[in-house]
Amino acid sequence: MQVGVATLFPELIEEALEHGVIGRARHNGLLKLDLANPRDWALDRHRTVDDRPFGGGPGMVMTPAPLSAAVGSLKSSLPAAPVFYLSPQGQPFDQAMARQWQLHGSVILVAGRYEGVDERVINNVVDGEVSLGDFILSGGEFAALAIIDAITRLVPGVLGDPSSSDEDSFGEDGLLDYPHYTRPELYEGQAVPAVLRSGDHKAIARWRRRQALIRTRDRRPDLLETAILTKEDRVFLTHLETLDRESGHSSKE
Ligand code: 9D3
Repeated sequence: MQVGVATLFPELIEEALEHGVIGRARHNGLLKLDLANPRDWALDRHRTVDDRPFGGGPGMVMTPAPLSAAVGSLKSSLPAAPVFYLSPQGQPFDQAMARQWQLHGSVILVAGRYEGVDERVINNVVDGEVSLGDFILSGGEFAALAIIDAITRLVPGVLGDPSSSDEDSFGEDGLLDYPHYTRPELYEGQAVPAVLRSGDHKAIARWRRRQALIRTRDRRPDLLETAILTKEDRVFLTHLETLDRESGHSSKE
C-alpha cells in the first residue's frame, strides 16, 4: 500500500505511524509513506503557506500554489493514486472506502490547516472530499492517520492472523462486536458469563452472536438495515421485539 500525504506537519504523520501493527507494516514494506510539506514549495522569504480570506471573516486559508505543488509532487511519485481532501464537508469515511482504497493500492490524502484550503486547489487537483464525522478537528492530520490505519490493516500480511481483520465489527457481517473477557474470572464483583467457561463451543458462538445482535439493535439500529443476517438471527431479533412489547420497553431506551 502506498499513501501520500500533503501536510504542514509531516513529522506528526511520520512519528504516529512508527508504532504497533502499522509500524511493523512499514518496516516490512507493506506500507510506503510519501510526505510532502507545502512549506517546501513556498518560495517567498517567509515561506508563507496561508493568507487572509477574500470576503473577510476569521482565520486564515491555505494559499493555493504551495499546496498544489506539494500534491503535484506526490502525484508524480504515485501517478495512479486518487487524491482526497480531508474536510468536514466531505463524504463520511467508512469501511467500504477503506477496502476500495486498499484494493486500489495507492491514495493521496490532503490534510488542511487553518480554516481550510483555497477552493481552486480542490477544483484542480482533488478527486474527492472525505470527512471522519460530525465533530471539529484542528486540521486533517489526525483524520489522515485514522484513515491510513484503517486501510493498512486490510493489506494482506499486516495482521498476524489473516482471518482476524474480517471478523471485526463492520468486517464481514456489519454487526457490532460481542463483549470480551479475560482473566480474572471475578473482577470487582463482576463474574465472567458462565457460558464462556463452559467449553461448549457451539453455545459460546451462539451467545456471542446474540450479544452482537442485541448491542447492534440497542446502539446502532441503522447497521441492522445492511447487516448480513441469517434466518436464525432474524428469528432472534423478532423474539427480542416480542419480549420488549411484553415488558413495555421501547426501542429508544
Ligand atoms: C466553522 C468554522 N471552522 C471551525 C472552527 C470550520 C472548520 C475548519 C477547519 C472545522 C474544522 C476544520 C479542520 N478539520 C479538518 O481538517 C478535518 C475534519 C474535521 O474537522 N472533522 C471531521 N473530519 C475531518 S477531516 C478533516
